[in-house]
Amino acid sequence: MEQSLNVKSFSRMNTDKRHYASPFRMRQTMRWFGPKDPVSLSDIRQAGCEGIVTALHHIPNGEGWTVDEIMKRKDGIEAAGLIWSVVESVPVHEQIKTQTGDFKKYIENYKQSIRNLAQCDVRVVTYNFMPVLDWTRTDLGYTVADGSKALRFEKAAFIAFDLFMLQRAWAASDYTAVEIDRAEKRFAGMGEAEKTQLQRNIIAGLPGSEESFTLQQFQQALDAYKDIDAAKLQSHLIHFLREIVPVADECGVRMAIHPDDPPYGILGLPRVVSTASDLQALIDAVPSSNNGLCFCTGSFGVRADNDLPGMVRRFGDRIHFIHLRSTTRNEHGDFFEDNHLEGDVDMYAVIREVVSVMHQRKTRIDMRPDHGHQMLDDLSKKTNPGYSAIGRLRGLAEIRGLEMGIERSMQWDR
Ligand code: CS2
Ligand code: MN
Repeated sequence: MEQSLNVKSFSRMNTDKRHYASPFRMRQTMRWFGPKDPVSLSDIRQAGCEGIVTALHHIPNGEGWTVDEIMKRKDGIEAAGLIWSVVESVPVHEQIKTQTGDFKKYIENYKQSIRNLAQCDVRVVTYNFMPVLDWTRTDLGYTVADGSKALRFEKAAFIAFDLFMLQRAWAASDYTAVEIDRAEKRFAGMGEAEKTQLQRNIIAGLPGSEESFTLQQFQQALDAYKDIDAAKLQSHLIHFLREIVPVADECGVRMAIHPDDPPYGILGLPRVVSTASDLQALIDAVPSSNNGLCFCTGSFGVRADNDLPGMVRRFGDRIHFIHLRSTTRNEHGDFFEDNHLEGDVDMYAVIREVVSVMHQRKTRIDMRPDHGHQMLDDLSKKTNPGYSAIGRLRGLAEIRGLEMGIERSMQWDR
C-alpha cells in the first residue's frame, strides 16, 4: 500500500490551487428544449453550466434555419448568462438517408443552416444518421433499487412489439427461438394499457427526435428502407458528408455525429455508426477534422465490444462534443440507464482520456450529462423523459468532481 503513495508528488501540491480550474476542462452544458422546456435556463445556470445545447425544434425537419431564428434563440440564452455552445441536432431529413425525393434540396438547406449558424457564431453541430427512429427505449419510468426512475430498453418487450403489435413481415427471422419464446411470454402477460404505452414509447418520439408515428405510418417509414442495407446507408452518409463537410470547413463549423442508440440493428433497419470501425470508415472517406463525433458513452457503451477509453484516445482529435451517461446491460440484451458513475461504463477511465485529449489539443470540449434519473422533486414533475433537472444535476455534479480529481492528480505527476 505504502509504496503506491507518491509522497514527493503529494508534497508538490500547491495550495494556491484550491480554486484551481484547468484552462482545458470540459465545458459543462445541459440540453434545453427551448422556451417550453419545464427545466429553465436559470435552473441550468444554477446547476453550474456555462453552455446550452439546443435546437430550433419548431422548424420543420428539412427546412433551413434562418439567421433571424438562430439569433432569436441565441439572444434568449445569452440574456440568461449562458452561451449557446452546441446545436443538437440539426436533423437530417429521412429523404437524405434514403436518397429519395427532394434529398438534394434538403442537403442544400442543411448547408445553408450550417452557414447561418456560423454567421451567428454557433460552431458545433450534432446530428445523427439513424433510420426512422432517433433513440429507442421501451420503458420511460423504470424504478431502480433506490426508488428513482430510469429509461430502459427491454429486449423481450421490444421483440413483442415487433412481432405481435407491428407484425413486421420477416421479423421472426431476426430473432432466436429463445428470444421469440421470451417475447411471447412477455406479450401474453401485458395488459392493454401496457401495450398502448409500449407502442407510444417506441414510435411516438422521444425528446430530440423530430418524428412521431402511428403504427401504419411507422410501417411505411420502415418500408422506405427495404432495399437499403448497411453498405448502402453508409454510402448515403458518406455522400452527405462529402457535401456538407466542405461547407463546414469553409465557415469553421465542427460537425459531430451522434452514434446509434441502441448501437445495433433494430426492426430490420441498417446501422452505420455503432462501432470504432464504423467511425473509421467515415473518417477515411472524409478526413477533415470537422467531420467529427459526438462521443456518447451511453450509446457506444451498450456494446461490450466497444472499448470506450480506447475510442476516446483513438478519435480524440475529432471529438467535438461529449455525452456522458452509463448503462447496465444483462445477458438478455436489456439495458437501463444507470447512475453516471456506475454501470458498465468506466467513467473514470473515459474522463482520464478526455482530460488528456484536451491537454494535447489545448482545448476545451463541450460536455453534457446525457439524461438522468427522475429523482426527489423530479418524481412529481412532468419533464421530458431523461431530461429531468435533479437527476441530470446529480450526474453533472459527480462528473464535475471526478474530472477535477483526475485533472489535479495529473498535475502532480507533471
Ligand atoms: C438522445 C438523442 O442519447 C441521446 O443523446 O437524447 O436525442 C440524441 O441527442 C440525438 O440522437 C442526437 O442527434
Ligand atoms: Mn447521447
